Amino acid sequence: MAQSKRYSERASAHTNPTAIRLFQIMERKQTNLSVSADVTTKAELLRITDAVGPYICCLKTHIDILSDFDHDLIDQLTALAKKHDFLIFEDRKFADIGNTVKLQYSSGVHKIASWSHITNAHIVPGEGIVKGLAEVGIPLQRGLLLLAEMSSAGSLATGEYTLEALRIARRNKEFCIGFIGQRRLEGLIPVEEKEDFIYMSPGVGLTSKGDGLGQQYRTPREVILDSGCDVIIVGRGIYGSGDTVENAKTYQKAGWDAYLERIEKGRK
Ligand code: S5P
Repeated sequence: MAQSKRYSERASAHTNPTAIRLFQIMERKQTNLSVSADVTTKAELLRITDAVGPYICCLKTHIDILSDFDHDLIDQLTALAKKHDFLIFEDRKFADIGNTVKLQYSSGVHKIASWSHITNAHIVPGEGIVKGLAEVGIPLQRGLLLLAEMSSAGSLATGEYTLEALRIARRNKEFCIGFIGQRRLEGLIPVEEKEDFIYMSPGVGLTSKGDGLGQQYRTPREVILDSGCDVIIVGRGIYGSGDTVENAKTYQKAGWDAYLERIEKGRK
């Protein structure tokens, strides 16, 4: 099972270039932390990114919440990704028919596919959404995550819906590198030993349990060790209060310690 293997081992066995790069960065920097910088100005986003850059494997953006978006921002984010060695994940949550998402991914103001290594999609429309995004993403060697579950209270992504995300990903392995979810799903449906999906999990906080708007938090240990996910996505737990850099270091250590414990447990 992928869960008991080191990220480096998984990098060597993978076929998607983005998944390989992500695993390599994680091992090289000893981090399974992705910071979600949900701020509304370019200056703030760049400041947070430069500060947390050394401690993350991936920066998660919501590019459409920026009031002063421009392409210089993309140039600067790309430069920071090179400087600090991390990937960029635009959390766009595509949710339309294949033809529409293809245009939303490649065109418009943000031209997401041109700079974002990873993006994600809901499976509400059915498999066509993946086919549409893949037409743009595969030639650019991008990776897609499917939303299999959500962290928020009352989420409708449960049961059969969640399993369908796994089935769709298995049929589109060249592009679907994994999931946004709360736990590993491979135990629920038999998959082949060589299939390896990356699980990125949001709703992570060490002190808070929720935000009053439905968000629910678990600790890095619960996410990585108990639920078998690979990457912790942390937003307000890092930039919300206190020292951003110290918070990032704390989450990096908590996530990495849980991963080492998981590998150790897998050996026994
Ligand atoms: O189920 C989900 C999926 C996502 S991608 N729950 C989430 O919270 N997210 C995103 O993770 C959400 O859009 C936000 O950008 C981030 C969580 O932020 P935090 O401040 O609550 O840590």
